[in-house]
Amino acid sequence: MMLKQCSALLISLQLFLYSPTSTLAEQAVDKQDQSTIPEQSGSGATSPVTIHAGMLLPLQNSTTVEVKRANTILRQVYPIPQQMIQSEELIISRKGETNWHQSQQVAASTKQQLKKLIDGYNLEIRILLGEEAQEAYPKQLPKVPESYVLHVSKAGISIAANDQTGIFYAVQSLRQLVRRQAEELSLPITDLTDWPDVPFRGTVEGFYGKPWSHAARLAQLDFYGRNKLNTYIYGPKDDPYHGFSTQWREPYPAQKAVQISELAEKARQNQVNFVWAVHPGRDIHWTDNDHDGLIDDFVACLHKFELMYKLGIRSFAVFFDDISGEGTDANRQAELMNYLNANFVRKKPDVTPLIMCPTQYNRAWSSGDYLTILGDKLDQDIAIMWTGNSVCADITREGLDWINRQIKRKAFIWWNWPVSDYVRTRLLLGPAYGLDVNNKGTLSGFVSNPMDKPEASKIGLFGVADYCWNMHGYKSQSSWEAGIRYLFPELWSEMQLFAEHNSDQGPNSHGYRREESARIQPYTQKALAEWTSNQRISGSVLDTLSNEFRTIAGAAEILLTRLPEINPALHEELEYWLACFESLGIAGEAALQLGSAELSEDQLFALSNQVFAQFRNMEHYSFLQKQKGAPDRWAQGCVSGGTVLMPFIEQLFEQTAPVQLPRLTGQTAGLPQKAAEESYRFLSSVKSLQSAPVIREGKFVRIQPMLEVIKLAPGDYIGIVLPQGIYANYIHLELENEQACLLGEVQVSSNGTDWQKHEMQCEGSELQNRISVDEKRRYVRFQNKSDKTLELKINRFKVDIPENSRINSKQALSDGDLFSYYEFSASTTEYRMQCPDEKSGRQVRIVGETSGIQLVFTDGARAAYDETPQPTSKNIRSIAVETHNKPVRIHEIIWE
Ligand code: LOG
Repeated sequence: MMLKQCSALLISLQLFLYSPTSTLAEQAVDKQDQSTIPEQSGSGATSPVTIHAGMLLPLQNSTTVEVKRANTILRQVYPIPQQMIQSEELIISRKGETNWHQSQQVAASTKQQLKKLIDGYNLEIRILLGEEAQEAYPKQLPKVPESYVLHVSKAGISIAANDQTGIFYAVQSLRQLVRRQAEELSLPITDLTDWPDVPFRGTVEGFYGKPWSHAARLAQLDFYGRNKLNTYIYGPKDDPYHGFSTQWREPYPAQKAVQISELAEKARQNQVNFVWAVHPGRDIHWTDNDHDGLIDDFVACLHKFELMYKLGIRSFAVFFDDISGEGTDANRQAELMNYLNANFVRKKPDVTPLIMCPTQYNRAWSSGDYLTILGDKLDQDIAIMWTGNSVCADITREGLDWINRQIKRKAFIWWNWPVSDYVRTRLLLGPAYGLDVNNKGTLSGFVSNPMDKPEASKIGLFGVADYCWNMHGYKSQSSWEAGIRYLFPELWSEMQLFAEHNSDQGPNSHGYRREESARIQPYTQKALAEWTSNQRISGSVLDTLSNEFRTIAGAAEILLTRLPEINPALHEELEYWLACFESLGIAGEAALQLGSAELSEDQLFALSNQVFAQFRNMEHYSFLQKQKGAPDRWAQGCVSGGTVLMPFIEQLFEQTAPVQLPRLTGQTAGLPQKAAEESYRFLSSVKSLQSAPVIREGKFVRIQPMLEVIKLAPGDYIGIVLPQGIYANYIHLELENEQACLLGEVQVSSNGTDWQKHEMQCEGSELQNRISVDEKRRYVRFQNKSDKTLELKINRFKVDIPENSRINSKQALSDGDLFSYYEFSASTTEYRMQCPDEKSGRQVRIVGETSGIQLVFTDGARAAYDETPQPTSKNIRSIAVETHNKPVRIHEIIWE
């Protein structure tokens, strides 16, 4: 009854204070309507926010405060608060004394931040902590950790919280309310009551590949503090002292140890729990060799924790993901965890509860009684991590209910987004979505596994912070837009465009996909459909798309020019993707023109060369990105707009060129379609693996590296299919299972039905051998021949093919197929091509790269192709290609 009355009062206040168009106002009304009450354990009954006149502080000097009545207020606070009301804007114009009233000692770093915001202005500020806070705001302040009340009135600012983190979070909200212009401080009259929906929120640096740098981690921790994320779990797969190797028992080298202490301190200042994780399971033995009654590796683990404690770590985790063999035993894992809990965690009052990542960490991989053993045996105060219904998946309420039943506790979510270690050519910069808003109360924590690009990952993490704080207030799209504005205030529109076209993983072994280019996709589809049906694209579609591609090229140029100064770390992460994005914009415009109006022959040449040149640039940037990633063994190139825009340009070009370009080659029939390069395929009897991509790079065809352990039941196989007419001449596998050679065999086939064993040279987990192209083998596979399920990782699955297969032969230069090409290697000093009809010509056209190409006249004189108007007055005898130490790619040479 009481609650209802409060709500009614607030709604009427709301209508009076806000413009009805404001989204935040709407959200606030929603909240009040529901009389939202925090649900976490221990929360007492709380009412919605009310303005208590009794709480106002006496005005120190009324002449310093000017009040402006605003129609729409709303200075947004992110993460979106649970309850917020704002009214007039206060302008505090005269500098003076700030009067501080505080009940207890506020953390020095928090106080410092607060001082930076408001000190020197003529303001009353009151900070209430713990019991005093509850006494002052008995109805408003929820009795849950990290909650706070922030109250801004003409009388001053009041902050009340149960704990230091609550005070810190109030300051982060205040930071977003305050505007400082010259000598003025302005902020809206605000009543804010806030608490998190998820108790532990943040990230797990848990990906494969180059770990984040020290500087990047420091910057992340500041970002987490500002966005009310309270957890950072340290677990990069490629830090051998974290584990996933034999070195997990060893202490960190001195310099690394100092850095870890610095990170722990930085985390404390930002109210972040720095959780250090060990990953012992790849090399763990459940044996007691020294006969002291304890498993030796239990003691080794405890010892490592003690070392980390000395470095300032107060939160710990143990990971068992992506392992096979001895370490996967659920009973032993539970014993180790409970041992650490009893002998370390519970003995140290300042250490927080343990977290574990199990071996079966997602539903698709769960089998037998592994999870229920953990659920039954693991101490109740140990959290269990979970990635959802598969490795990379949306986090649904149904999925959470399922796992919580198995493990008899609330799962601690490890969300594999925006991690990109399984799709390294892509960027995952889109909104954070696929998160059920009804998950509140069913999960103990939520951490996101980010990209190896810490700055770029902040786009996704901003959304994660927003979701975890207030699920019902979360709107993925508007949160994403707000995040981009917050992160890149000077370049937000360019970054938003870039992010919107770089968000999908592309086809991948986990089958997890994100939207990309959704705004423009209806137009690309329309353009292709129109072209197919009447070989022209209508004006409005053409305009929209041309405009998009022009804007893309412009935005990329701005980002490439300005980021080095404004955000050098981000530039370092993204430069080659941005360079590709610029080329994509230019290629897109040219491809559209090629498909549009009546074009002269010169225009046709210019446009098709432009498209090819940009494709070539993108390949080059991708090569540079791969080089930059080395020596990381996982390094790969880069793709921009890989899901919608790039395929659109390719398809449009492939469809328009056969209509437009025969005029160039003199052929009347349509040109052959682009060679079937895409038909390098993955082959497997295991359903969940069937979408894994296969990549051709020159003479190598390989399965895109898979990071996790795969399971092959007896008779199951994995392999590669080559396109028609392309045959294997070498097979090379590295399977990370010493027994691989004994338990399985490599087989080849010409038709995919009749298989023959191919003898391999075996060395441990490495299998390799030649195979003659004369055998015409298009199919290669590895099959489990044993009667047990084989667990292995595919570190390499590669088939070699002759280097010039299909694309790279000199016939390509005059085969009438503009997509086929020949690449003159960088070491070519000069290559001469005669005019074919023995005599000579007046004109030659080149599709491809033309710099470095010379015309050789019948009298022996030469002229640069690019600088000589054609037809020429003299007869051309031949052309000469000089590569000047840079490869030159030519698609077609046409004599007239
Ligand atoms: C790994 C993780 C990796 C992620 C995405 C977990 C628990 N472990 O398949 O290190 O970054 O998937 O590739 C994982 O997710 N294995």
